[in-house]
Amino acid sequence: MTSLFDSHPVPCSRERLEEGAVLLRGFAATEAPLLVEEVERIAQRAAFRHLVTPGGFTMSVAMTNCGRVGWVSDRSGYRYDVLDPDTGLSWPPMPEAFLDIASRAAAEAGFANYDPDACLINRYIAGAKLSLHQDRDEKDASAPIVSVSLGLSAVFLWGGKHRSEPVRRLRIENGDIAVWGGPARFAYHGVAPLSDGQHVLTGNVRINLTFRKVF
Ligand code: MD3
Ligand code: FE
Repeated sequence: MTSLFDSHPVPCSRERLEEGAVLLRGFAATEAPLLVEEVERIAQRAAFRHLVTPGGFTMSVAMTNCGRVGWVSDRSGYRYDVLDPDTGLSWPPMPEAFLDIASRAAAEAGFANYDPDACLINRYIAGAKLSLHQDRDEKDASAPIVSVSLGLSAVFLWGGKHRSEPVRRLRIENGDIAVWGGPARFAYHGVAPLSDGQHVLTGNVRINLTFRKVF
């Protein structure tokens, strides 16, 4: 939050989306350049790749991971794996700056002592999208999902607990953080096809960090 003592105060606001879900606009604006640098470092060891869904479709979003486990998908299904299937190596460790921003955002949303063990990193170019889905591969459903947006803005699609419920659209920009926990944890959600654009930090892409407590 903005403080009189900050030398470069960055505006930040808190919006309650529903029970358990909070949007912190601008929360990571100051840290964004460092977070993007860390993503570039992670991608040197675990390159962005387009995963294949169990149904045989190649995802338009490119993904990589850091942390103890990473989310992967192939023809046999979705899973969390301690090894990067592309290299056979463990995933890069979660940078201190990632843990710091994720736990501070979670605390701001009412979730103390957040200790994520996985961070899925999504990279979108123009036209890339994420279809409506639920995140339910994680064992610890009491822990929230923390989502940090970097670079180009996007539109979150955000529905209810059933696919049939109406979908709300939410514009998300660089530095915005959403925390989804409690009753909101299993809401259907997705990302609308990214529009063309340029951002000073990331060029023609949007990057999203989603922190999860898997075990
Ligand atoms: C969670 N990624 O990787 S979460 C994912 O922008 C994913 O790349 C989004 O969904 C992205 O699984 C960021 C956005 C989001 C929106 C609504 C939710 C996550 C939510 C509602 C409930 C739980
Ligand atoms: Fe998701």
